[in-house]
Amino acid sequence: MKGLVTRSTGLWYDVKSEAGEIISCRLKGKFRQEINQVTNPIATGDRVEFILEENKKNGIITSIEPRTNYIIRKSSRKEHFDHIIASNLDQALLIATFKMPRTSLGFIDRFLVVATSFEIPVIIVFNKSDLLKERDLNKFNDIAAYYSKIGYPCHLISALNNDLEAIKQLLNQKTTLLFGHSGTGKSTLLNTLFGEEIQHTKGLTSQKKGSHTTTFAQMFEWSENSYLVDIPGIKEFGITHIEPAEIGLYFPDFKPFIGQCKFYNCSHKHEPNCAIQAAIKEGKISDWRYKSYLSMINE
Ligand SMILES: Nc1nc2c(ncn2[C@@H]2O[C@H](COP(=O)(O)OP(=O)(O)OP(=O)(O)O)[C@@H](O)[C@H]2O)c(=O)[nH]1
Ligand SMILES: [Mg+2]
Ligand SMILES: [Zn+2]
Repeated sequence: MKGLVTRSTGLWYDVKSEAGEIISCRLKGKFRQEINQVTNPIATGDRVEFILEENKKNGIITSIEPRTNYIIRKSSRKEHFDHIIASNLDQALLIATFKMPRTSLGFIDRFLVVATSFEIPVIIVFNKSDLLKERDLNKFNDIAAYYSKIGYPCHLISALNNDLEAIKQLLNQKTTLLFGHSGTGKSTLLNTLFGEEIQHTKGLTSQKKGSHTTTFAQMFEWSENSYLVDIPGIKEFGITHIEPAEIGLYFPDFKPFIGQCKFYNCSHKHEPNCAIQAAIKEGKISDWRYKSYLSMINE
């Protein structure tokens, strides 16, 4: 049988069969992996083949279809291992907040690089608009103008408000990842979109604490063929599988200047006649984006 992995808890996977049934499946024995050294050989979003066990209730996953893409990070639990956050995505909503908690631009830029490397479109959704002061609004306008110009549309919302037409418009016929720090409101947004409490969210009193509320990546069918993937909040997003020399290629704002440096292998750090550094001086590339770039290649 064929199915879609809608949830992975480590040992057990929820697999939605073609008949629409959810079957709890396991892996058995040695399982051939597409990527080495991952903590999870099967990820939410994977398309798999499985056989039913004798009890007809559970299944055993026998193979996985090649993924069209995936979001991968360094494992936070196991050194030298990576973790696949989700696979086969059409787009990602990066849920960011100015406060409670603060999402840094560096964190946003890291995610943009990884998603862009797999050609996964990203829409940046700034949540908790109700907490913003005028100063924050001005900051949002500046940041949103810059990101929109380089291909990442931005929205400002409150996930507690039902007024989410602009977001709903984006979801049709797509598999959408909800990505962001813990506490930014991914599950709250999911609940508001569905109009019911399908995921636990953090109680209002414990907003500042760093603990995860959502513990497994899980896929929800919002409407026919439209899925949302809710994940546990990401604290640090360690980039893996991208060489430092490639990072600049995934900065759309660097693109017009790439190939114009004096040295073909310019790292844009300290070389003379660097077109990227010149573009920063002229204000064509923002300082913060360059800072994010340096942090990634230095790591
Ligand atoms: N003020 C305000 N609070 C919000 C908004 N959206 C969500 N919250 C609150 O933020 C807290 C965290 O929300 P969650 O939806 O649990 O956050 P999450 O991103 O799913 O967190 P993890 O599952 O830990 O990754 C909850 O107390 C929500 O009520 C908003 O628009 N404004
Ligand atoms: Mg959550
Ligand atoms: Zn350069």
